[in-house]
Amino acid sequence: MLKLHGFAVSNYFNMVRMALAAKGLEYEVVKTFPSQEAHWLEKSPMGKVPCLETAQGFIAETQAIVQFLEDEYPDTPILPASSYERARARQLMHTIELYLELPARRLFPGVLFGRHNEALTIEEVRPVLEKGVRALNHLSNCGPYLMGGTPYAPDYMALFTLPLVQQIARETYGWDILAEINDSGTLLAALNSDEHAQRFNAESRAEMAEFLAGLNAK
Ligand SMILES: N[C@@H](CCC(=O)N[C@@H](CS)C(=O)NCC(=O)O)C(=O)O
Repeated sequence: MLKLHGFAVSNYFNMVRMALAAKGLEYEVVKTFPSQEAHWLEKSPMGKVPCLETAQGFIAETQAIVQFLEDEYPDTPILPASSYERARARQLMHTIELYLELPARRLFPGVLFGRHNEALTIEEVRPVLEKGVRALNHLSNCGPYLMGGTPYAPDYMALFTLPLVQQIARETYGWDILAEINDSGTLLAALNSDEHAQRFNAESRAEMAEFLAGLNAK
């Protein structure tokens, strides 16, 4: 059986769980925190989670995992059918990860972990987020999902990333970034109506205190 290593607070872990749920796949969760210890780097060479354990070996990086699931279990697709639309789906995922999630992540320490964000970091991140919003608006077609009437993998990324980016932008800049993302309310409402999304969000909230306590203990 597939095993998914990660923890419930991780937005990337939850994206993969949505993909597994959409495909109706059974899997076991192995609760794992990121680590630079040798035994974990053997499995996930950057030390990150999620990491999928398959019969053939381990796969890290969410987008690689999504592609593996799509190739290996093509029934109930999580990417669109045509090559062009599949490429657009990947473009959407890269846009959300590289130009919204990762810049926002630079501000996690000050906003989420009770530490301090440097003024230069705060100054550098905003223009990247602004370009990310512009790119996402260019690519998306919320009807109600990013690519129309069917949810695909980029939606799972948006589901767990946009609220996080919203919190970072609001607390750092007093900026309601979701107000500038076309139809984001419709998109998130449609995605959150899914029972799996509700469960994974509830589990994330329930484990947040334990996660933060672990961080502060370091
Ligand atoms: N690009 C990676 C990002 C995954 C990621 O950043 N995971 C976080 C947890 S949400 C992590 O492992 N952080 C630890 C680290 O960055 O060393 C992916 O797509 O899976």
